[in-house]
This record gives sequence, C-alpha cells and structure tokens, in this order.
Amino acid sequence: MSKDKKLPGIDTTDHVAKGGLLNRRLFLTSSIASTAALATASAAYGEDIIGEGQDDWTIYPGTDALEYSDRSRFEVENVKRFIPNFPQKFLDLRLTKYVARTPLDHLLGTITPNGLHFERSHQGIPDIDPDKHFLVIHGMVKNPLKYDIDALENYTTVSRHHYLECSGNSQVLFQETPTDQPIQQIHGLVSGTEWTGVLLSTLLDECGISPDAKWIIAEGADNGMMTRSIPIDKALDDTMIAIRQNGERIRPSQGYPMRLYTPGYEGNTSVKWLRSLYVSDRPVMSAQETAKYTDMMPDNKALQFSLEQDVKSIITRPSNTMSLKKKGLYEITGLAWSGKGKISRVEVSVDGGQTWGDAALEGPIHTKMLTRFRIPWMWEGGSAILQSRAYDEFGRIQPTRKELIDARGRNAFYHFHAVQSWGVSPNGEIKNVYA
Ligand SMILES: Nc1nc2c(c(=O)[nH]1)N[C@H]1C(S)=C(S)[C@@H](COP(=O)(O)O)O[C@H]1N2
Ligand SMILES: [Mo]
Repeated sequence: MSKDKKLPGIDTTDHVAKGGLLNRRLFLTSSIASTAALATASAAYGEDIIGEGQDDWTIYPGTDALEYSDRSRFEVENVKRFIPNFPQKFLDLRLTKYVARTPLDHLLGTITPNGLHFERSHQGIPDIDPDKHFLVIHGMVKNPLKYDIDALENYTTVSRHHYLECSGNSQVLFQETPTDQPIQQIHGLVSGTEWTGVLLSTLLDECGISPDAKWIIAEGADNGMMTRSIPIDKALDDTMIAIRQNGERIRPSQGYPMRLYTPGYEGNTSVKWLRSLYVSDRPVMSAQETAKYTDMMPDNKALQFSLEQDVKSIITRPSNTMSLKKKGLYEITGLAWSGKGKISRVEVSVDGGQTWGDAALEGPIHTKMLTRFRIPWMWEGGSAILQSRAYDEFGRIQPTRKELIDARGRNAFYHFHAVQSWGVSPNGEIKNVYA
C-alpha cells in the first residue's frame, strides 16, 4: 500500500511499541476490513460482475453431493500434513512414516480440521474393528468393568475445546544454530479440537477405586503398546475417554475407536487405541516415562513425570513460509496456549523484545486450548524481529530462549516453550533467528 492511499477511519499513528506495532483497538473499528482490502484486494473495473480473468460457473449445474464431502481439489496440493517440497536433508527416515504435522501457516481460527490433526504413532496405526475392541478398567477397583464403544456412547458425554501437543514439538529450537525448517516442521505437532468423551472420573466411580489408588496405568492396543502412568488427581479431574473429534468418531490416526485424553499434559500421555486402565498405588515406570519423555537437566539427572505443559505462543502469520511482498499494514497473528488454564494476555514485539504491545485475543477463550491473537503492524520496509510472549491466568509467562536454556541446560529436548523469533529482512524474507 503506497503512502498516498487513504486508510479511511484508521489511525495508523496510534503506536503501542517500536517498529510500527499499532493499537489492537484498530480491529474493533468497522473499517479495518477496508484497510485490509486497500492493502490486498485489486481494483474491480467495468460494469460486468464477471470481470476479465474470472470464469463463469453459473452456466451449468454443479456436481452431485458426495456421501462424505471432500476439500476443494484446489486445496489438496498445498494444505497437507506432509510438508510439500520438504528439504531432503531433514528427512529422518526412521520417523517420517509415523509422523505428520499440522500446517499451522495455512490455518486460521483455533480448530484443526480432523484430516489435518498432527499425528505421532510410534509403531503405526492399527486397523481396529470397534466390534472387537474394548477397554478394561481393573487393578485396585471393587468391580473391574469393560466398555466397548457402544457402551461409552451411552454415557453422558462432555464436549470440550482443548489442544494436544507432543512434548517434542519445537525441540529443534534447543539447537545451537537457528533452523531453516518450515514452521510446520518446527511447530506443527500441536492441534486444537472439540473432543467429546466420557469423563474418566465417571467410569472410575462406577468401578469403585480403592482409597489407596495413586496412579492409573494406561495401555494402548497398538503394536507399540504405549503405556503411561497418570496421577490419580489428573484421572479424576478432566481426563476423558475421547470417542469423538469435532463431532465425528475419532480418526484411526487419533486412536479410533477410543483414546485417553489428558488436557494440558504432554501428548504422549493421551494413549490412543486405549485398551486397559490399571488402577495402582505406583507408576509403572514404562520405557515412555524413563528412557523417553523425561527431562535431562544440566546435572545429568532426569526429571520424571513433568507432565503438565507450560505457557507457549507462536506467530503463524507472517512466518518463515511466507515473505512480505510490499511495505504496508499487516496483521501479525498466531496461537497461544497453556497446559494449566486459560491464556490471559499475549504481547507482540517487532524489535526483538525491546518493546511490546498487547495483542487482541479472540474469544471465547477456553481453558487448555489454542487462543488466537492478532495485532496490526505497519511495516516500513526495514529489518524486524517478530516475537510473541504469552501469559496464562495463573500469571505464568513464556520465558526467553536464553532463560529456558539457562534453566534446562544443553541436554534439553522436550517441552521447548520459549519465546520464538522470526527475523524479517528489508527484502521481506522471513526466517527463524535467535534474538
Ligand atoms: N497407543 C499409542 N498412544 C499414543 C502414541 C502411540 O504411538 N501409541 N503416541 C503418543 C504421542 S508421542 C503423542 S504426541 C500423541 C499424538 O496424538 P495424535 O497422533 O492424535 O496427534 O499420542 C500419544 N499416544
Ligand atoms: Mo509425542
């Protein structure tokens, strides 16, 4: 947008931080859309609504309805869980078969479409026939019981908006040098969903757990038999047996027909294809809570059961899969979440963390769910370093990368949640930098 174009009703001088960050109240004014339109839409001309370059789809009737609808064929090429043109040098052949990532740069809002939910399946996806699968609850209970999917559908279910994040998400940012991986590869192991399920407390109540029960040991029916220990307090709080994802039965890759879902805990504890919950007075000390998913500290001792995730945010637009084509007004937007509760505030900086402005949060804000933030930014064409910093309702703040590494040391691998930086160069190129 050139300087001589008017921005009707918009005060582009209301700066809230250095580098061109503008007051988030701009989004409340009715004309913000026309500002965006001035910046991005091209001029319509002539009397015809079917202008040059536009086909006329009104002539013939369209195709028939499908039994199960699909995306537009024009969306299929770019918006996928496997990164298009993914640089060969990053391919870890041991993992790629079993990992798929959410294309955060292509999404808006906070709900991840089911077909784009990230996936981590350590030993592949079992092809489970729901008529031949059930969950048993046993161990320190009065009545061991078993539940198939039909039984679970008959309980009163809860539907809640929550995120799920692998604790290995963003781990490449612990490395010494910034990465040139696409944002989907860096941060794409997080998704947001309306999960529907039966609260585990309901089923544990029915089975009658012993007063000495301290842990619930969950086991999956997959080839890897993922096994994790969940503290009893969490099991009785908001843990559910999830059976639906955004309304429909959960996908095979998400644990069909039933999975454990532990809101705000590291993704690994949400055991998919759940077949057993063993009530115990101690954790099981499985491979996934000893050799893996522990936090190696600077003194080479490992923290175990660091299950609840911290407060975190990322800027998804603009990000390193895009470049800024011209000077002008941009919206900086991204996602913030906390494993403990609600996001209360997100600040954005475009000068590498020297000055900060408050971003607008899009409501309703759900607990342990992705929250979208946005702030207007007038880019004058210089270099900039974009950062976001989230707070949760308990006052927890995202640390800087330096603070996180000082606390966690160089052995750290899981739970990277520090402030992340996108460097913008004067030619509009964006890449991951350390600031
Ligand atoms: N049974 C089983 N449950 C599992 C896994 C697995 O491999 N097997 N992977 C875990 C890991 S590491 C993560 S991050 C989440 C991923 O859930 P999603 O694939 O639905 O995104 O599931 C967890 N539950
Ligand atoms: Mo994970």
